Amino acid sequence: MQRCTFYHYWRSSASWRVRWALAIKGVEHDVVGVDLVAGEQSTPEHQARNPLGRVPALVLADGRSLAESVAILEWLEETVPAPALYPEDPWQRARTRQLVEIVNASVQPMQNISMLRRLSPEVPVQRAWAAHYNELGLGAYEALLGQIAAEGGGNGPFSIGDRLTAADLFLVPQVYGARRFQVDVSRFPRVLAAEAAARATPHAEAARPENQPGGSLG
Ligand SMILES: N[C@@H](CCC(=O)N[C@@H](CS)C(=O)NCC(=O)O)C(=O)O
Repeated sequence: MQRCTFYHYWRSSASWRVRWALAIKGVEHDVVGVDLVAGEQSTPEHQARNPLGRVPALVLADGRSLAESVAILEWLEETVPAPALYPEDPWQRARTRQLVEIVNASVQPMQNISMLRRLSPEVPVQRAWAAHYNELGLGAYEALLGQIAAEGGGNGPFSIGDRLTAADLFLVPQVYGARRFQVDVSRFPRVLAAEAAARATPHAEAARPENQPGGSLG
């Protein structure tokens, strides 16, 4: 695979998913920060990488650029198949995608910086809104993990059975986000078990926001 450039923001959960997948798959890449607080995502340079003006974006050596973390992960999976991030079994793949979309479609968009600013200029209003959708989404994720176990899809410790999948790469950053919004995540024991298992895998810690240049837990 050709060398690529990864555009990200250190605390962006969508960037985190891709940063982690690039490391797992051993894809050689350069890293460029896009400062969301300073508004760099809205520059013409960045909009040429992603017309929606968001991170992450992956730019290939030949100049083509790809945005949307789900599209990037699936492209990585198809071009660098090992180690696999999607199960071989079609039903388990579908379950993986269902878990991915709970986070990607129903939780993260509701806490995105531009959405929160449009919702209200008041930070407490923004935080309550984001917390609500994190609770809702993680509650659904928890329930689905129970269904997956009941239908024989493996009893953890990961989201899907005994292997790290794309679902975990979406879950871990979302649990981090939920904690930031002071959601009581102890209500979601299956989620926490999957998070712990995923965090114990190689590359997990290096991908975390606090381990990026410019990152801190402050
Ligand atoms: N569905 C997109 C979400 C991308 C996204 O919302 N990124 C956020 C950071 S996590 C962003 O760039 N926000 C900047 C803004 O809203 O202006 C993906 O998975 O890549």
